[in-house]
Amino acid sequence: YESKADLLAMLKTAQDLWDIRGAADTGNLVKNGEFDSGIANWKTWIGATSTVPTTTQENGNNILRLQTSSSVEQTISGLQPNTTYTLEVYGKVDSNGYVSVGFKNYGGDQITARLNSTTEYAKASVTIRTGATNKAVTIFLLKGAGTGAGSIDDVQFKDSTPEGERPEVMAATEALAALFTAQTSVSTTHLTPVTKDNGAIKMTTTDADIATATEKVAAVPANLKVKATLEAELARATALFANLQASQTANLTKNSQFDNNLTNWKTWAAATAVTPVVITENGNKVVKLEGNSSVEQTITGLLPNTTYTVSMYGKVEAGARLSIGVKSFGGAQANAYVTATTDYAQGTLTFTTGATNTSAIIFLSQGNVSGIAYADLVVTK
Ligand SMILES: [Ca+2]
Ligand SMILES: [Ca+2]
Repeated sequence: YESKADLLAMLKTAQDLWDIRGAADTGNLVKNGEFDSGIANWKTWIGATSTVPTTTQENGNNILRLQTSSSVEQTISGLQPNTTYTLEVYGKVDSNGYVSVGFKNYGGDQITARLNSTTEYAKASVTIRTGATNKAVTIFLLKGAGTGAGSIDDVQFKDSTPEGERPEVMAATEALAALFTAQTSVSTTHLTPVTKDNGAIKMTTTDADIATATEKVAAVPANLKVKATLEAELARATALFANLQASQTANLTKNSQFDNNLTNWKTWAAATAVTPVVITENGNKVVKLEGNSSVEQTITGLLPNTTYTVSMYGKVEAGARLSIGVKSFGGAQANAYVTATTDYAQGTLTFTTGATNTSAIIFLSQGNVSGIAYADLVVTK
């Protein structure tokens, strides 16, 4: 080495490689997969004229040697049913021929892959999915007929179930999905609506729902890559929920949850339409808009040249088109449409008051003759 620094750099590289190898061994269910303990843990088989499999040293590393018509196998128990496992083996053969590596006795067809490299060690991998009741598998390494022997090392067998299919991940994903609903946003400076399927927190979300999602995300094993994504979604839900809980603070909309029926709201209905009413749904009052009808409220005390956002939750029936809109604020009237039919979705509209305007009219309207819409929680800030 040129210097101590070079030597230290080389040591650092070696340590990093060793650490990577250590990490690769995590979760390996094979015993003595490196053959460091000779043939221990492996059951051998030989054909009539063959030689018993043995281990040998190669550059200071123990490897397995398999002569023609011989094999080793190991039964691995304690597996989970309906789970994906992958066997990975490194090996090469002396001359033409191959070593078969694979699975049997796991509730499915015997399945193998071939190691047939004659120069470098190459990797073979085989993946299975255990049956509904299977909890064990036998892995085998077999040199069949032909010439030459095989060299084998580093046998790994691990749970390789895709992260998204793991029960903990599925449970966390489901608990998070239950917190969100769709959001459509429109701004008077950008009229093209932006719709996100899970952009808003559900209007009905409770502390218990957040607690459940928190618990499910915490249960996801820390070594899964998807955990960071799930944690970020949980953080987003938690922030949106805090915002929902604080929605009445500084809300400029009066009677924003229709608790006082239509107080503060002015109704309008076309000649043939029904005048909007407040109904109670699961103990919660919401405004019901049928046919061509609307409710509106003048928001006062606004500052000129200032940006405000008005939002509401709504759902529709019979092809209705519910909109939250704003007018008389010193700019062009604008609407955000909500067309959700099951969960209440959120519509938000951002507007900027004109140079001298200090008020705006916000409205909820339903313009389809046969449509029905429901709306609640109108927040102007
Ligand atoms: Ca080895
Ligand atoms: Ca309400």
